[in-house]
Amino acid sequence: MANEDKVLEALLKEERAFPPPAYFVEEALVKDTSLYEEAKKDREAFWARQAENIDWFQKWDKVLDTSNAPFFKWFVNGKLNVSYNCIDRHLKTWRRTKAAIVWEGEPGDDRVLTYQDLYREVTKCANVLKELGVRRGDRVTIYLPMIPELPIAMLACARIGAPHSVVFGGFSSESLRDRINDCQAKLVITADGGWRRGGIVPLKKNCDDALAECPSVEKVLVVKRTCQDVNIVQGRDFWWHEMMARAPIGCEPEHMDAEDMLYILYTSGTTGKPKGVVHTTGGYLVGVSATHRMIFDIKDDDIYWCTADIGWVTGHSYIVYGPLANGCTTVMYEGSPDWPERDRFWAIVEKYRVNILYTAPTAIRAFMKWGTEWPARRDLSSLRLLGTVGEPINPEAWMWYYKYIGNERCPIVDTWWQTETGMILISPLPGVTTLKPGSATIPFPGVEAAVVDNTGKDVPLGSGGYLVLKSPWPAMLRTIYGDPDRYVAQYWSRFENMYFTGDGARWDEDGYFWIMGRVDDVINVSGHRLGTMEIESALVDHPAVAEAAVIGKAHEVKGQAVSAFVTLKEGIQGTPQLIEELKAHVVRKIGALARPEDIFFTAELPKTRSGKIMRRLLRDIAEGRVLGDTTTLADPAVVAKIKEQYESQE
Ligand code: 6R9
Repeated sequence: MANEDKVLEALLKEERAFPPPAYFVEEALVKDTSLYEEAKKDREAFWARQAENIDWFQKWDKVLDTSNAPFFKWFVNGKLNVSYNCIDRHLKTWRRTKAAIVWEGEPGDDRVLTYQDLYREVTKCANVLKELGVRRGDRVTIYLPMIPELPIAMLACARIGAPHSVVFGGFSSESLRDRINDCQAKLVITADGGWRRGGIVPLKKNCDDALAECPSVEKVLVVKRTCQDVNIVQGRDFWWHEMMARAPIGCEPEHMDAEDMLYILYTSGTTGKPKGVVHTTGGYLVGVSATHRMIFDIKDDDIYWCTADIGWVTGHSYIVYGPLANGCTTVMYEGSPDWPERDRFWAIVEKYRVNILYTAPTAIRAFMKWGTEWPARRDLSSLRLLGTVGEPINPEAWMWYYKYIGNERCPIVDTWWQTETGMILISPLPGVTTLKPGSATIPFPGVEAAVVDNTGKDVPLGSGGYLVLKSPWPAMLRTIYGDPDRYVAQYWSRFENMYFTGDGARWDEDGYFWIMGRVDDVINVSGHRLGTMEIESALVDHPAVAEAAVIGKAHEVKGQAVSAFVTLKEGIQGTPQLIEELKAHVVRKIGALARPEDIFFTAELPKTRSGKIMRRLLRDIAEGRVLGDTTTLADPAVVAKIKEQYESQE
């Protein structure tokens, strides 16, 4: 039995079950299964009811338009503004003075913005954007650290109807350049730098390098954060604080159509080129606010903290848009969990009395490795609910989180979703669902997920296959920016009338979903999605490299680590220095998140007769498994030789 299957066997034998604790049910927003039944009876009516929680300038005519599937439309002809929903409507209530964003910088500085403060900052920023020539429909690229100016800039874009494209601060200048060019951004918002483990991430410098090859960009708005000297190009670059000081407060929100684009977010796929996932206004806001409220059981006195970076979809939906639409207090932290010490997260929970904590399995595994003394030092008694996202959580990590962070008192919501889905689709409701460690449990009301075989037929309960979605949901992506054909090919062609997630899954006898990870050429390193082809192209770009194959190799903390098999050009020696040089090259091309953990030089790569590299076999080698089926190989001897060399080097 292959290793993965053994792990799976163990998972499916996982018999521990945790019904919602009585104290939690008593206070829970959702206490029974009636929502599931309501949604099953009439899915569209269920979503329409959720949409009532949003303020519309004009109500929709039709909940769902399927006439041009898979280009679905939600809340047809509805008019609204996301920034209005996240800010203005709360000003009419006592929430005007409630903390909207509680922010902590890595060096220990902090800032609290009430909803009134957020209104002031966002409307001023919207006026700055207009002054810099941004109009409704123009794209704005945002390349900022985790500072309050990041959500302020996003909301300002939403206010004037300019779609934003947030690029994670860990991406290199080349990655930034490609993302700017793909969406033809007119303005870039960046900072001098961001803090990371006491060092400065040189964002402005990266931005300058990128802009040498970005003809669409007219102006750059620069936030001062780290205060080192940076290059300022006269006429192109403008300081945020100078522009904001002059800008008036107050800016009418644009009346946007429900289907107008809210943002583009780039994510890795199966090709070398990241794709721009397009999210729109109405359905997205309905989806993220409903899931945020019910899955995290949001009450008005909660202090909610999602530890993701806003550069990823989790931050978009569950730090910014979902929580603010719900009038919640959302915590933001700029830096690393081990700075200055390994108890930083727990210090933040203690300091702000965080009630709800949403983090990633990779972080939990790192905490496990660091030991229980770090959380034990701090008062975590404010916590009442925990969440995870980004990758499958192994039952040991789940149990550790449950015991040492939640003190066996807090339910854990394991939430499955994707950049493309925009909102959580499979997750427990903490006052209703019995939890099983390692399972994301069941689809959210109004979501139709299934596990199917090769032909698209449901597999029987108790077995595995491909995870699909059988009907549209409001926050779904609408297309790939500039490439509708790729949208259809990537998601709607593998199975008829179903959205293909790219994940493998099983459902157990109770109908619980157990997500097994990607079945395509996407790997998941510390919860970050990377395309193997992207990293291969970066390696092949180096003059010494002839060919490269990249796989995700099982890793204790990261889930998967990047492992590369490289063949060098004739006459070039594979030295340890070259390994370091190639790693640095990948970091330069993509960013530190893609740095290979190990690079192995080989004379040849295993290929099929049609010339396709068989990464599956390389993964068997790297993870020390018996080789899978090798009959389709052009030359089976190649793989045997690589295996022998690899094992002698380990
Ligand atoms: C939100 C986000 C999506 C991929 C997805 C799957 C994996 C996410 C998961 C999970 C098991 C969970 N994934 N959540 N796997 N259990 N709770 O992470 O989006 O970066 O696009 O990644 O992450 O493989 O397909 P994204």
